Amino acid sequence: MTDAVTETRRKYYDTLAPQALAPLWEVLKGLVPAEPKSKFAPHVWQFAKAKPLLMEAGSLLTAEEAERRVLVLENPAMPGGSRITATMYAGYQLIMPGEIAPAHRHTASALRMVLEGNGGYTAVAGEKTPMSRGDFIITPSWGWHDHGQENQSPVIWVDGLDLHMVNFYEAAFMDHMNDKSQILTKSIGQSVAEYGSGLGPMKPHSPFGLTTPIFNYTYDRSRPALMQVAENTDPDPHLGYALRYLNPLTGDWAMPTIAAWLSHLPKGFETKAMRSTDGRSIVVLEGELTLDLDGKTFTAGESDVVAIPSWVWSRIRASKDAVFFSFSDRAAQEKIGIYREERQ
Ligand code: 1HN
Repeated sequence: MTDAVTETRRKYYDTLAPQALAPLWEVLKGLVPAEPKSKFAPHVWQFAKAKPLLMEAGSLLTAEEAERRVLVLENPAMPGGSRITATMYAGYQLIMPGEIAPAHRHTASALRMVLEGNGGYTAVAGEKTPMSRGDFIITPSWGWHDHGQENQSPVIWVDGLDLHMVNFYEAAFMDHMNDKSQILTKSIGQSVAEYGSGLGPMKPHSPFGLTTPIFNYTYDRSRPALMQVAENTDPDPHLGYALRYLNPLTGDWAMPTIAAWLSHLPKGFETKAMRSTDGRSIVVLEGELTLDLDGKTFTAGESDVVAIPSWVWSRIRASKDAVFFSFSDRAAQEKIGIYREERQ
């Protein structure tokens, strides 16, 4: 292009800007890339490094002061972004003995993967549920929730929220209760009895809209299910053994925006390479994983968290018999018809 042409165009562009107009041809390639290239980095957060810092926060401020005492898992490619992957927020949360994280509700949906339960609880929409290691607990969009610990040991879990999706749509609301704890109107385990026993109400409906009516998928039910499947079937070459958490009323993912599943790889098993458009986070519950993420090697042990951004090639090997929890924005991507994966 000659200088004269460049200059003519530049002058033309200058006339567009005051009218809030811009030439698409200058930005088209960046707006519509040939394939995803994540701005986020694959990364492992080691629980052994995070836990002492989390406990230090425990003596610096109360859960009530903090509202939620959490160390955010910040993707190192975007410090200050409060993101583990493009659309997801994640963090390690701590409740000390006797504390209450006060009741509130928000548009964003949240999940918890419990690391150290020890008698802590979460209350959701009038029902309390105890927290134990490996439990997958959901607080649905706009559901009241508070957390607490009546016993003598700290409670720690991993939070995952779809709040960046909600904020992208500029659709976020939040509300606080006057009381610290919500009034309980249901018995412990009532929602599992009503919806999670292969039975359901005569008129199927979820009190939580698009979200599953079961809000605690306890490890004492999910682990044996996964292990029994593993004993009697061949592993999927790309997934190993995996079961996903379902909404029993629809057969869809348990949450409308966040996909969640539980995997088992026997010691020595290595998955074949695959990549997918969802931003995925893994919480290791048992054993140890060696991950090859776009050619780089990472190791993740118990309670460590792994970020696998969109379209990163991954191969996962169990260096010890492993059980791990995954969550991603796949459920949302499927709903808008854009989810893709590729398997080698
Ligand atoms: C939240 O409500 C919790 O309820 C945890 O435990 C983390 C991060 C951002 C916004 C709301 C919780 C959160 C959060």
